[in-house]
Amino acid sequence: MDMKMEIQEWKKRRNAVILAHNYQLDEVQELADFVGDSFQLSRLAAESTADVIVFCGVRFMAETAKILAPTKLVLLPESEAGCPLADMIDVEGLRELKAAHPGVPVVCYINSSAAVKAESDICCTSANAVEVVRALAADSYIFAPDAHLGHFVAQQVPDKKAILWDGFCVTHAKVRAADVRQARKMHPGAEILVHPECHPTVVELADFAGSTSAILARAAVSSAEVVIIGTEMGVLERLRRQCPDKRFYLLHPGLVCPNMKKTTPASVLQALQELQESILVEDSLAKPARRMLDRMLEIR
Ligand code: CIZ
Repeated sequence: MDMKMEIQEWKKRRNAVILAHNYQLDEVQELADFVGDSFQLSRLAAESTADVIVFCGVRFMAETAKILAPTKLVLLPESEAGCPLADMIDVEGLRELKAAHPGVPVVCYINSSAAVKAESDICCTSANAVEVVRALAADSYIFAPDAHLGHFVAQQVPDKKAILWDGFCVTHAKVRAADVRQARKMHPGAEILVHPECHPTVVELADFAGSTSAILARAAVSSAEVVIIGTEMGVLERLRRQCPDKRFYLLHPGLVCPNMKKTTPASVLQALQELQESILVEDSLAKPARRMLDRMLEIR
């Protein structure tokens, strides 16, 4: 039997749903029930009626799904799929920063561990970070762990003071302002769409900055024939299928997240067969982390 069919059979047998992040390999996106960003996938996990959620993404995403759907079995097919950005912050460091700014709320990017979420007041994703910060009652806030996204948000919400944790996405940080200038020279008239995890100098020179879902939506309505993408290459194939009349290029050849590329159809099949790795989040973390996720979901 071919692997795709085998996965479908096991999916039925397990009453499972397969969620895949926009950065996953094309062949993994193809076999998923839903493909999206972490915000969309978190919501789907929370609302799903399946018994098993196979999360094709990285650890913090599967952990978030488990927190939102605690009665379900949440499987991460590749145990080693982590996130260097999420690893750039730990609970002790965040506690020290909070102690230096007593009473200041912590807005924590979804790219963080359950333990760091549990220490924070409200979650955000790149799709809703600006709305989350705007909705804060406080006039200052700690933003962790992505300083590039934090800088982007601070520019959109100038009436609040941002205290930024100094983390960054190692993949998006590869793009330099010079890459944008070079792309403009090579493709005059092209539209350049970047992720706010890119360095602020890159965001400043681009035509648009937004989450992967915002980039997908913007590319679909762009009047440019050539669109240049400054985010992980997983969105490219989808864009090419979605808009066959346009040409898409990657702003930098290094926009490939090695962790996101670990999951393969074979590892999805194995996860369904062996029910591994089943994600567990201890109650003492899951409860406060759930509260900060719920606060985000109430906003948007
Ligand atoms: O929010 C996400 O899923 C990430 C990590 C990026 C994006 O913009 O989709």
